[in-house]
Amino acid sequence: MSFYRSLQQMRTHNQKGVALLIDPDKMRDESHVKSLSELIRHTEISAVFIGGSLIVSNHFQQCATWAKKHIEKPIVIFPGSPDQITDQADAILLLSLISGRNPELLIGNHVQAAPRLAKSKLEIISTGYMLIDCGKSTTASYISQTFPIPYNKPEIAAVTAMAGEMIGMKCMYLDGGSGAEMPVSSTMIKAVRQSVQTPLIVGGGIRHEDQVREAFAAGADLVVVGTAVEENPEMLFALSGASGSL
Ligand code: 1GP
Repeated sequence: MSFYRSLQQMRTHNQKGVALLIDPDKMRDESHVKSLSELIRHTEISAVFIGGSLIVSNHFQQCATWAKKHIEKPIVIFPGSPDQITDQADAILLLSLISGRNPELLIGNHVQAAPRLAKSKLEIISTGYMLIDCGKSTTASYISQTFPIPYNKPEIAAVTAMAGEMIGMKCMYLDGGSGAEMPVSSTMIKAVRQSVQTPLIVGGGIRHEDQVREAFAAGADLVVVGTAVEENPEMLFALSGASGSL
C-alpha cells in the first residue's frame, strides 16, 4: 500500500500512527541504524522519517541506504533541502513551508528538485508544512529564515492549512521543530483538524506518551517523534504504544 493511502486510511478509520524521525547526523554508523531497527521491529510504528533542516555530516544518502536495508517499515524522506532525495526510500513529503514567506521553500527548491524527483521511484506527497512557535527558536525556523506561527494563534494555523488544501496539498504537517520546548497545542491541532479534510501530521517536542495521546485526541493522524528517542531509544516502546491505547 502507498504511504499516502495508509495516511488516508488512518484519517478515515480513526486509526492513529507514530513515525520515528531519524536525523542522519545522529546515526554514527551502520551498526547504529541496525540496532535501532531491532527496536523498531518490536514496535507498532507506522513509518520512519529521514532528513533534517540542517545536516552537517553529509551522509544522508548513506544513512538512507542503511535504513532501507535494515528497517522493515516505510522509509519516508522529510527533506530539509533539495539534496535530500534518494531512491533508498519509499516516499517523500514534498514540503511547502506555508507558514513562512520564503519563496525558495514555497516553490524554488521544488523547481530544483523536480527533475530528480521525476526520475526517482519515490511516491511524492505534497505537504503543507507549518512551523509553530513552541517555546524556543528552532533550527528549522532559523535555517528557513521564516517566522513560525505564534503558539496561541490556532486560527492562523487553521486558515493557513485551509489555503494549503485549496491549493491542492494532500497532507498537512504541524511542526514545533525538533527539540521544541512543548508540543503544538491541542487547541491548534483541533482548529486545523476542523478546517481541512487531509491527513494531519504533528511533531516537535513530543516526549511522553500522554502528549502522543493528546495529539491524537485533538485530531492528529500521525505523530512524529525524534529527540525523545535519540536521547533514550527505549522511549520508542512507550511512544509508539500510545497509538493503540486511545
Ligand atoms: C521535528 O517533528 C519532528 O521536525 C520531531 O521533533 O525531535 O522534537 O521529536 P522532535
